[in-house]
Amino acid sequence: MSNIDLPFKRYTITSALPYANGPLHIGHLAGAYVPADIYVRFLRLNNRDVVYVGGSDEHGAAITIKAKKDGTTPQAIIDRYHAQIKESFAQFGISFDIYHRTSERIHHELSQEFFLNLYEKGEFVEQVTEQYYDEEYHQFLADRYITGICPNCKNEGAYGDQCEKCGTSLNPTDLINPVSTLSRKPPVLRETKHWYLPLDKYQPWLEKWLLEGKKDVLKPNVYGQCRSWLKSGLQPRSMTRDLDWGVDVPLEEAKGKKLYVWLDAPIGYISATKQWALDTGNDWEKYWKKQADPADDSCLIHFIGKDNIVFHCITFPSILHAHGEYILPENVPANEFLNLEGDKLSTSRNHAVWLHEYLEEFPGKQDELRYVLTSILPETSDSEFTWRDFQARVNNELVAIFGNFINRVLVLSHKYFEGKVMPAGGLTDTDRFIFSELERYPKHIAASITHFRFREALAQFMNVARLGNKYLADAEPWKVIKTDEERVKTVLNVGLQIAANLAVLAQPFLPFTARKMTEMLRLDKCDWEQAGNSTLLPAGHQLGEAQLLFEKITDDQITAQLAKLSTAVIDSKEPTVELVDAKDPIEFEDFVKMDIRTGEILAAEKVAKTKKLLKLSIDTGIDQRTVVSGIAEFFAPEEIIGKQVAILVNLEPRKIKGIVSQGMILMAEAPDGRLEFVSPQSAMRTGSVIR
Ligand code: B3M
Ligand code: ZN
Repeated sequence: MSNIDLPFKRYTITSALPYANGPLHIGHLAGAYVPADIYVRFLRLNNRDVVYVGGSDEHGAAITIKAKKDGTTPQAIIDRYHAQIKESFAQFGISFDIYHRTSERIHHELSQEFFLNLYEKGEFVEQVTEQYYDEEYHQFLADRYITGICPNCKNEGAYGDQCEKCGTSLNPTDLINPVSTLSRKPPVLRETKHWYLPLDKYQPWLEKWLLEGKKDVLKPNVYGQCRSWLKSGLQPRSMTRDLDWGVDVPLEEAKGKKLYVWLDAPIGYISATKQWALDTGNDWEKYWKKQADPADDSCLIHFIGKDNIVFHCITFPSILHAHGEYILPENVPANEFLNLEGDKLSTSRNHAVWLHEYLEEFPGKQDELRYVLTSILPETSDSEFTWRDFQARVNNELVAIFGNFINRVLVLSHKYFEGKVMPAGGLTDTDRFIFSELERYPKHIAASITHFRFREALAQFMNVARLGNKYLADAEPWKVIKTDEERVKTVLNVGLQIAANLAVLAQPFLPFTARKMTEMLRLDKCDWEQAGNSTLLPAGHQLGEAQLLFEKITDDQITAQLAKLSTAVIDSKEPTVELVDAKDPIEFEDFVKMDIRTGEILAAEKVAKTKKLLKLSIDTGIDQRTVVSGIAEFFAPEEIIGKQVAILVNLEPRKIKGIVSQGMILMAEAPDGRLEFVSPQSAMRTGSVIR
């Protein structure tokens, strides 16, 4: 344990609180949760006192805008997504000690306590200023209620509080050509009073604490962002908002105003810890407050994505510092962004791999996704998830190397020695080399983890599996058994020691697999301390049944995922295109002249020398007829056979490309030109009248 770089007695680990306004996707996992979970599991394996807290961020415009969009209440939105998010984290083994929510009373009270503490110290600058106001919606426009051009990078979709492209934190009045996201109109200015956190006043302190004190600690991407903000000079930032959803500002004269979501959200880490302590009989202050002897202070680490750096490195530490009783973050290992199939992950465009869908489509394969995401974590720059790469990593690494090795060593042990560990006899140089490697790797993996280099840690872990796989392939016990059983005993002993080490080392990365392995090997001591030991499984030890750890991902599974992504992107493009205007009114008598029925497509083929036309044979219930339809760009002939459609049967026959077309199929046309059949929600008898 002495060679492990964990100098603190106690650890307070947080992962960003996701907004409860939508489901989780792989970008969330890769940003702030998988890395934190690996770190936390590693700490626990090393018997450190650790609390790992998370929860849903249930305030701010992210929630109210979603509620408005869905025509429901903020409460309904947060209840729905909090439950779903919590479940997804549990399913993926993100091992929070508590997954809390900021709508809880304990959180509101603690946030108000923080505000009042700073207020009573006279920290806030009170200012009446002109703020943007939407006259149509009778609302002040802060944060995500207002967009415009970023003054820094000229990104057109910057929000009133932040440009997500360059990360700069903004005030609405900084935006160029601001527009209300409610009415889509330019806002007007109105006077209102707010309470500002004087970040400019804290600037010298921040420079010392952060730029000088954390130069060698922070990741370069984090340090660089902080330095550039401090260089451009910090401005006071309003900690209150004119909104009707959030934590009430605890001042009589601020009735109706709420705390800024980025004031209350990070306090959510503390209120979550408080709740956890209440539930488990712990003392929350040990994890958050400065101790009498600074050597007893907890080590606070925030795992986040890069768009949250400013709030965790500048705003929240300033609040903690101004309060005075709290510890400050030791490190903020922020990740960059994960892209998907060559494009940004996007909730609004539905360009994402949603965790709840993955769980349904790849049941029991949580570790596979954890593995692939860890292999490609955007630790130093943006990275990319592709389904082909997912398949390749699972099949070529987890199945072919790791799983194959574990399976072989267990199956052979059962086959030759009834599942018993045999003593290792005369060791060869290779055997000794293996043991020295087993001793060496855990230290390297530990060093990588403690330095937040999780990709590197996982790569080294896989090297141990490679070592095992190669050892067995070279030793060929299935051949040697015919001539030298003693040697096979040793080979399998060595192989099993590698497997046992892998079971210990896998725990931070692949918790479900590690659990299976410890069962298979009947390994009961799994602390990190055990890693490196080449007698983890003593001679005579009885092994459990061999079970397969991983199975191959098929081409069909990948094709299905890719198809799903491309339709999702088309679907989501619709709202951006203008809809056509309404036509002139018609008489009811004109409408009833149309004889529209349900029909069934019996056959379909392309019309020669055309791009757009399909020749369809349709059963209309009254007859069978031919219709020429301009849908060839959207449907392959074979995929529409058997489909129920709506057909206008009394349209004057027309000759198209030499074919007499008797009727017309009704299609819904999306603003981007894409077509879809119009048909009853459930199958109807062919020939049913539509009116
Ligand atoms: N709710 C997540 C985001 O910016 C935000 C994090 C809060 S952490 C205290 O997507
Ligand atoms: Zn920008």
